[in-house]
Amino acid sequence: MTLDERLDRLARGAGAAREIGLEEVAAEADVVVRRARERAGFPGATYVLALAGGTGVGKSSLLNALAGRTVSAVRAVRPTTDEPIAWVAEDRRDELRPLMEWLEVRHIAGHADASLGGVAILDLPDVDSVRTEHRSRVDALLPRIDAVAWVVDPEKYDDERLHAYLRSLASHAPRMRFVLNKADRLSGGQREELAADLRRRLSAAGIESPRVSVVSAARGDGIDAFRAQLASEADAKGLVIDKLATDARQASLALGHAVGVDIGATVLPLLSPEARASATRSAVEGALAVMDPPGVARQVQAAVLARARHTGGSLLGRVVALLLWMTGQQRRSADPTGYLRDWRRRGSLGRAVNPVHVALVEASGRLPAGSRAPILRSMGTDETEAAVTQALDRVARDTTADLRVPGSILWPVIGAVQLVVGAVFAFAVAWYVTLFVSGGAVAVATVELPALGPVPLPLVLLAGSIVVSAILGLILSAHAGWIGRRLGNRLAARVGAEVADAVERAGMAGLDRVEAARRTIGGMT
Ligand SMILES: Nc1nc2c(ncn2[C@@H]2O[C@H](COP(=O)(O)OP(=O)(O)OP(=O)(O)O)[C@@H](O)[C@H]2O)c(=O)[nH]1
Ligand SMILES: [Mg+2]
Repeated sequence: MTLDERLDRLARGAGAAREIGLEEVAAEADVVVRRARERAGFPGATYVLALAGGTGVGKSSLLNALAGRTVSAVRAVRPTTDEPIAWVAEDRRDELRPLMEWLEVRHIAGHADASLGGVAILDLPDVDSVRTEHRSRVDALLPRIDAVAWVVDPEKYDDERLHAYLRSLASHAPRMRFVLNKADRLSGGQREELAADLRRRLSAAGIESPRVSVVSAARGDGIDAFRAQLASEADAKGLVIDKLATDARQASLALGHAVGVDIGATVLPLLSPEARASATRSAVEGALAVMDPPGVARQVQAAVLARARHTGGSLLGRVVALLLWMTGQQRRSADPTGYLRDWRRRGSLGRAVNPVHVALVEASGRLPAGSRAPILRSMGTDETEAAVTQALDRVARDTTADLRVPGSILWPVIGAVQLVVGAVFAFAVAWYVTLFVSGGAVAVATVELPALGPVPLPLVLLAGSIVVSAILGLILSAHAGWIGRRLGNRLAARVGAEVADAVERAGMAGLDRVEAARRTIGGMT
């Protein structure tokens, strides 16, 4: 993959991280992208090597020794070097000027050493003096530098600050060198010993097979060998590209870490499809408990019955209907529209919304602690309740529109039959009254019934009219119940579809954005 492609991917990864609330790590990645594009845009094949280290270790002296003249002042007062000084091949000075301006290096000295044409050497201020601005200056400059020679002396080779730097820069180890200066103060054995100890410590800091030079800037020992090593870096451009690619890679890893994915590996979802489906199911159940389709079905049944009684009711049924209407009972128990409209009174939406919240919180639990809060915020969990509320209002409205309590052509027929039955009943009652008044003087016809034998006709008419009326009442009631249940089922199906849709759209949309961002970041490689 070319550097450009790598940087484009990193920029996309940073955009994805920003969209899910990870502003800080996204901004850091953007800085890397911008810095790398700027660095790669400078012409020429020269890499920048900085001499870095604590005050007084001999960075300036080392540069002077390489130059064979005083390029950077060396004094007894500490710290000495306040501003970075560049030492570049004279014939590349003009070409390097924009790069030096970018590095904010104002002092440039030239040399005619052809073997060091491919490297611009910077003498930096110290990283450990009382002058804190030196440190911040170096901190700001180091990320823009292509390679570093860390200079230590027998006193400071073990400096903790240096090692802290090294640990953070371990990924750049291939572009780091180490110079143990002031070797003139050491015996041959001590040199070996210190150099070996330094190597050991560097390995411990994560720098495999470190390149260590032992020199004396004052006496010139090891300087030619060090110069030869610098000159042997054949591919300056390659070194720069490698450095920038490493920066990009590190920034990708940081993005990956922030969203809990390994770059290049398969990205496992934060919420399994099963857990997601189960959260949606629970949300629907919670919404159904509030919407109460069986309750609505009962209301519909009562309303249908009330209406049916007007046209198809028995005498008794009509009396009951009148009583219910007068006591207001009908308005309470046979008012499906009102019952639907007032769904909010039947409980909070917590039961519908909480399962979604719980699932999202559980999903975010798979993220590193530092990213949880901003990512959860970006998921917009608060929108779920509003979306479910809207969905239920819509369902209530649509269902109300369906609620025209249906009439049936059967009802007038049943009504007519009921009237006839009522008349038969009244006739039978009158007959009995007549019998009673006549004191048994009127002969009564009998009907031969199986198993019962002869039964008086008025009794047959009386009982028959009651039974037929009751059967007709039952048929009406069953019909009304069927209508109520059909509407209740339709309502339940609507609640199921609409709430599941609201949960997917509002509740899970944020999670989907997060998952998409994680896939983008995980695919950066
Ligand atoms: N004995 C000995 N002294 C050295 C050597 N190199 C440098 N010095 C002395 O160490 C002191 C510091 O040298 P500098 O080159 O100014 O050190 P520096 O790392 O540039 O220091 P700052 O600019 O303050 O960060 C000076 O007094 C040098 O003379 C060396 O190889 N041997
Ligand atoms: Mg100096």
